[in-house]
Amino acid sequence: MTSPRDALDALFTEAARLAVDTLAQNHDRDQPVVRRVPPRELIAALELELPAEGRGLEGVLDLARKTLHWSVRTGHPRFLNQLFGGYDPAGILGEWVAALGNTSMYTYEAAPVGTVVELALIERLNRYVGFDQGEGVFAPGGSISNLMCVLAARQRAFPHVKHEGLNADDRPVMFTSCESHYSLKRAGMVAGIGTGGTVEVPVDAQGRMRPDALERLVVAEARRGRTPFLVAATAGTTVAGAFDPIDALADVAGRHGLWLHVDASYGGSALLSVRHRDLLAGIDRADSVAWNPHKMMGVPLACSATLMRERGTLVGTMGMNADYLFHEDSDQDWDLGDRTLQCGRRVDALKLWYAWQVHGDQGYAERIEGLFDQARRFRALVEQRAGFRLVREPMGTNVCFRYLPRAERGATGEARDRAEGAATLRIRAALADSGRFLVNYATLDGAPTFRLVASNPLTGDEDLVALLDAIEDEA
Ligand code: ABU
Repeated sequence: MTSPRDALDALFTEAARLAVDTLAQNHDRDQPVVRRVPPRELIAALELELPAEGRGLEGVLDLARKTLHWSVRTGHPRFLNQLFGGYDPAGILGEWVAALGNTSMYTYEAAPVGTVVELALIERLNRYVGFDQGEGVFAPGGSISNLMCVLAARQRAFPHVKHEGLNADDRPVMFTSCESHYSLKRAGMVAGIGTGGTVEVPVDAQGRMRPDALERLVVAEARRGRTPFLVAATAGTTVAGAFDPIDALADVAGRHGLWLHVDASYGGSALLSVRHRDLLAGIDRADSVAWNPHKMMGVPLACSATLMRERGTLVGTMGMNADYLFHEDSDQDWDLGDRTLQCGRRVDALKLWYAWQVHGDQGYAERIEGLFDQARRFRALVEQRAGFRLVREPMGTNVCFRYLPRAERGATGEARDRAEGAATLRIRAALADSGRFLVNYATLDGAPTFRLVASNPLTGDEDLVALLDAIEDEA
């Protein structure tokens, strides 16, 4: 009979081999980025039925192999589809260790290491933001961080809300750019102000929120009898990668006594680079910030910091003081559970801690600068090629572009937009079906547009050139 130790050894020795093989494949460009199959085919291939009687550990490695075979290779240099990409071995180890420890982040007692690591990392991130007396907590993603910040803003503007809820005459209204992430509007909906309580502010030609338009809208809403309480700026919009002018927006927020939140989920990591941190000038004037190390910093998903300028804000907003969990006679001051929307919470800090130890500030600065350079080089390639054009002047690591097939080169104006838009949809689907590239699209300035995200340091010029070649070939 196999001892428990031998059984574990057999499983995890083989699992470690699988991890090495899987990660090493990210260096092999002949591997497909994705094996696209319709959901029904995938369901059949995975044999999803659950057995009445357990099969034991026997088949579980095969399941893991199958899972990875059919998964998108987000570490592949030609995965250019989302705001994250690449892989970080130390970060992955952090995920494993978190699973091995299998605890929950609500109390110091249950998660002593996670607690002190999280606090140290929050302090470090706050230092980059410029929150000297700040606080924070990790959340399961940028959307939840944004939600927590909207709730904190609502709590400050309407202090009765925690106990009484909103009153009919509160009429809260918040402001964000028309190109900000949908989670902000959803946060408003969850916060009880309705999607109609979010006013979308127009943007300039690069996709940045216009401070003049913001001020006009704030004044107009106040005249209508609504109560402006929050401006949510974005550092790194999802599609165009635009950075709102935070300093100018902070001026407007300051003049009207509004909470300033910066959704820096995507672009916050630019703070790590001396070359690029000016894109976020003024972020130290914000009241709250969302920042996702799982994006540009390459830490495994999810790792999202929710940062507050003022200590005590989180407990003031979220705290429920459940005495069966947060005991008076314990290290209660160190318990993070009353600072979040969650009760059970994963130890997301470990992977960032390990990765930061490996890369250091310097390594991260180089990574971020490398990604910005990658986007700049791709922008130049787009400009140089006949038939390609930029739809927006990139500010960060997104490049939005379209291609006009040779046969339609005479088209101008709306006809050209239509032809480019149709080509975008057709070509990106063909590329994904072929497994060679995964690159996303969004409707921007009236038509579907390719959105390339520079997120993986492994992506080289050969990949960028190959993408443009492939688009021409598919067209
Ligand atoms: N949280 C926004 C991510 C969307 C994207 O990767 O395109």
